Amino acid sequence: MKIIHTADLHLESSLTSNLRVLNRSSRNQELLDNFKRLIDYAKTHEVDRIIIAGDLFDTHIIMGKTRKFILDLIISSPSIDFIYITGNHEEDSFISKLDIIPSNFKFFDNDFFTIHYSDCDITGINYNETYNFKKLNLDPNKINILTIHGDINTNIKLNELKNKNIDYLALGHIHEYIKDKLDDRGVYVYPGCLEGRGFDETGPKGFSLINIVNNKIVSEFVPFARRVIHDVYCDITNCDSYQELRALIDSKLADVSENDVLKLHITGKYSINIIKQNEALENYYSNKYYFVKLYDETSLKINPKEYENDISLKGEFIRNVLNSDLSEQDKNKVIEFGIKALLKEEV
Ligand SMILES: [Mn+2]
Repeated sequence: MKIIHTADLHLESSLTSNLRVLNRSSRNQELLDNFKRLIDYAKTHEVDRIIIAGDLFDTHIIMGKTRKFILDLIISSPSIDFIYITGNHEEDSFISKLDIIPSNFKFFDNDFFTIHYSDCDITGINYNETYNFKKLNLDPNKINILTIHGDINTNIKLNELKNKNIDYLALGHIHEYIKDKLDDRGVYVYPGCLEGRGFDETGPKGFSLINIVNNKIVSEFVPFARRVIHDVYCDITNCDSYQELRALIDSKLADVSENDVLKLHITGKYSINIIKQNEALENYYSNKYYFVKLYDETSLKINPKEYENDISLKGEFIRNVLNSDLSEQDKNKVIEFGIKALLKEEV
């Protein structure tokens, strides 16, 4: 028996600020398509159930066409049970608006409720700010999956869930994959979000795939995001030319797919010989990848001694700036702009 454990799809979310410059409607459509891709995966891999551990939607007001899109997918996948609890972002705004409830769509309310399958019991409860785990009573002779939405540092006290016969605690809320031991019997798992929505959601995203064989439960992370958001740091201290800088960045991006989103940080102290062309650099990589944002965190590497006896206009200019009352940061900026201006003069 295979079960997908996913959470935090946040459909219809307003994308976080940096990604808002992307085509928002097409990105939202991509998030919807992910749900369809997930079902396609389930069909090809003979997955029997999909647990959605809250925050399927990002909002209390769901557009009719989104609701229909999800409902139609559930109806057209009768071999899969969809087991859904609400998260803190959505309340019951999906279920309460449905005209029909498909028989393969299972949902919960504000008390613990158990669905009995031949191979395991799946217990769930909708999102609460506080949970009363004293009410939780699981059959010790069954494999038990419990699904709840919340934060293990605030409203879900893991200590209160120990020795409760849980084999797999299917959580939702934290957007990062986490799997750890709960007690001698069970594990707790956050699958993370299915796809990063903003620059704070970097790294591989996907779901947890549960497998129950011979009365044993195992699980593994399956990367699934269509676009991974990468945080890449390039220290350009040892680059002596713009070409070297480009080659260095290229080598750092060797494993990045063209479908991905990049947060490209250039760091370190750069040589005065490199005239950084940040705009050109950002444009160049934006053409290669889905979306790129460049963060210039460098400072100028300058040795005043080298210019002590330099009689050129550049030497004179640098000496003047270095001897001025400007802050170190301002000196660097003035020198950078000055050098650029001087070079343009030469051309
Ligand atoms: Mn949440």
